[in-house]
Amino acid sequence: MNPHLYLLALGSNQRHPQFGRPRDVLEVALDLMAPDVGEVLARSPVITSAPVGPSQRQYANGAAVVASKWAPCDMLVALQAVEQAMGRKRMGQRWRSRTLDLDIILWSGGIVAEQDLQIPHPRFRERTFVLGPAAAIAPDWRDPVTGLTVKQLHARLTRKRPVPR
Ligand code: A4P
Ligand code: MG
Repeated sequence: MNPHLYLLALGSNQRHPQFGRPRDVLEVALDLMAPDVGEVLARSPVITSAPVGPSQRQYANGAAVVASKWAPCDMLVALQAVEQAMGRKRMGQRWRSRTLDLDIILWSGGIVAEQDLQIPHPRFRERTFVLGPAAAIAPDWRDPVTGLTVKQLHARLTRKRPVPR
């Protein structure tokens, strides 16, 4: 039984010597989830996005819905094991190039405010590279902080604003 549901964001902007291009890295990572991390119920199409932050390379980004037996802190540990299995080195500056980044965006249990784990992910509402893929697989999932759905958050971000006068 997998009582908890998670909405995950996946990112990669570095080739893996064995698994290949960033978009292939995301697919392999999802293939690695069962059975230890959880069961992948949905995976979004993978998009290419311009880097936010200091890294120069384009990212492949995607989202997945995973059913898991793990509560959030254990889920983070399980996801970090997948990141490491995919060759991520946890050193140097934050936001550097990486073979795989797995973030928990939302989970079925609401808000988590631990020192090293915040759910909803603190920056997901400003990121089209998270909300675009997420809206493709979990449009009706509600952000417990704003009360808005993933689809509404995505629309809010991509809506054209009038040019200021
Ligand atoms: N942490 C806290 N909350 C969470 C959560 N909800 N999910 C802590 C996952 N981790 C969470 O993360 C640092 C620490 O965040 C973890 O140890 C965990 O305790 P990390 O993965 O080691 O480092 P990071 O990914 O470099 O930092 P962070 O803050 O996760 O960065 P972001 O926000 O993920 O940004 N541009 C494009 N186009 N596409 C991208 O995917 N990603 C980033 C990284 C920057 N620019 C990007 C992309
Ligand atoms: Mg991360």
